[in-house]
Amino acid sequence: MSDCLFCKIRDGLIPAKVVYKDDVCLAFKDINPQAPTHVLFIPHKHIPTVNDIAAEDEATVGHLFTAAAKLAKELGHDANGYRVVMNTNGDAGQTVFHIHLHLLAGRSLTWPPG
Ligand code: DGP
Repeated sequence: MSDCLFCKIRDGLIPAKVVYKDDVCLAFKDINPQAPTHVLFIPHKHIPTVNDIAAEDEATVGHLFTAAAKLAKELGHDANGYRVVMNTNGDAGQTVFHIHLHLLAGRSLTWPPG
């Protein structure tokens, strides 16, 4: 059995507030939200980090962005704006090693991030 937290959420072994699901990805609310809207989009396929994205995964990773943009629009964040970000390894603060696209919205977001 996989020891990956997000694989367990994908498989329904750990509960999460799922907001979107299709054949390629699953989206659920972050347990420690950093903005009024903070949703994580994960591929069903286990890919540990951005470094591990293969050419064959390009459509899957692109799909995370289109799914996030669709949800952002449905939630009314498209006009005011939002951030999508994927942290990679230690310096970026990645803590779960199954790639996930953060969708952050609902407040003014500062740049650069800390
Ligand atoms: P990152 O630092 O990019 O690896 O972000 C991991 C995110 O995952 C972090 O914002 C908190 C979130 N997270 C960690 N454990 C859980 C969990 O069990 N459930 C949910 N919904 N989110 C989690």
